[in-house]
Amino acid sequence: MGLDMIRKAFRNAALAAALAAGASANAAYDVDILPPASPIAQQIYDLHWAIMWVCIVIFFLVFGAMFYSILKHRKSVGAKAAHFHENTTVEVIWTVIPFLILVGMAYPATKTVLDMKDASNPDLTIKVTAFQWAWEYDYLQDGVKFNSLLATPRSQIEEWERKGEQKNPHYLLEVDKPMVVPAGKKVRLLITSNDVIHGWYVPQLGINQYGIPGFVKDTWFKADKPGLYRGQCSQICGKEHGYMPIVVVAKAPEEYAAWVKEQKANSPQAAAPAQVAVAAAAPAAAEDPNKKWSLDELKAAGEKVYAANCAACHQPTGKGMPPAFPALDGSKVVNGPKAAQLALVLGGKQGTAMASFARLSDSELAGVITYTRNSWGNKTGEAIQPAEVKAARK
Ligand code: HEC
Ligand SMILES: [Cu+2]
Repeated sequence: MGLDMIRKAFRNAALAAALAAGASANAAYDVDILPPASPIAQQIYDLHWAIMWVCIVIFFLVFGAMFYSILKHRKSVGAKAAHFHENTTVEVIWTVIPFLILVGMAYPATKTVLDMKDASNPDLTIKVTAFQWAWEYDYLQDGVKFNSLLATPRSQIEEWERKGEQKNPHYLLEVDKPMVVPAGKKVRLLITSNDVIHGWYVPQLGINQYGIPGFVKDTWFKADKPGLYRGQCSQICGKEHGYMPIVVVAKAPEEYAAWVKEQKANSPQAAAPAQVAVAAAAPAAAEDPNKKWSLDELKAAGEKVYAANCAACHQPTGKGMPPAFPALDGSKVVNGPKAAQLALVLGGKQGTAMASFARLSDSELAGVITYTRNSWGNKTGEAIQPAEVKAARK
């Protein structure tokens, strides 16, 4: 046993490491998080690396200083400890520098968090309802609604045929019907749950959002380019928690439109509220904005707008789903002054799922407000004209 043996062992270890490194380079092996595919995911990715570098630099500075001091000032070379108490300069330095570092990290992190929460002005909205154990996707504008379920066959999961059988590469991350979205468009998700807490998690899109029963959380993403992004439920939600994957397919906008058409053709019973709403709004667009509409005209147009934009939350019966979504039937706001109701629907209510509906046209808003004021048990007998809506917009 001697130095020679140790040297040999070291050389063999180094050789093995070099071989392993070579092999992994051939396999294009990277140690990194998944490549980002949305602006938020990009921000998260950049933050990840920026903060990692801060940590690496601090690591080497701190450990460098420590090992330097330990070696340089060890007793065996005759170091003598200095005896001093309290050094204001040193204390100020070691408070101010970490403070600046923390602020420097908190600033971009806060900015990203604020951007993540800004689900305003989406191009389309999809309501996501989690179930034990499936995801339901409800396209509020396009009138498409379906469940998305794990597609990996049970026989493969439980290896019924052969023990240790070869799994397919997307084992447990494949679904029967993916969420399809247009690439490059802002998609807002309204996420809730029907039973326990689930989590809608798609790392490449930068989303990890709880679905909580009785609450609706909103979040958003914009897929940079067409592609397929996988994720899964991120909250332990029961025994089948591992079996609720998520697949998002981003398509070019024309392909998305074709997909919507196809979905509707395949499910005739699915309502087509967007088409109806557009049809209702189309003549209005051509109309004189100062035209006085009759209450019945407004109500008829409003009924369609309501079905397309409000019924998902407030329900076709106007009874809502308290406590998450208040009833409009009998609501004080709906039966109160028109101006306050108009302001609420135009501006939305910050911090709740009640978003701004300013994107609807004047006649659509006039219609839907007149409809809610004169439907179910609400009998105000009052109409609100498109011109009033126009005046209320700032
Ligand atoms: C994504 C779910 C959602 C949609 C869609 C939605 N709302 Fe709401 N709405 C809410 C929630 C949640 C509240 C309660 C806000 C609060 O906490 O005060 C609310 C409150 C209201 C209220 C006040 C009710 C009251 O008594 O306080 C009115 C009026 C209203 N919404 C009208 C509409 C109209 C009109 C539409 C369609 C153009 C619509 N909402 C679409 C979720 C929704
Ligand atoms: Cu779940």
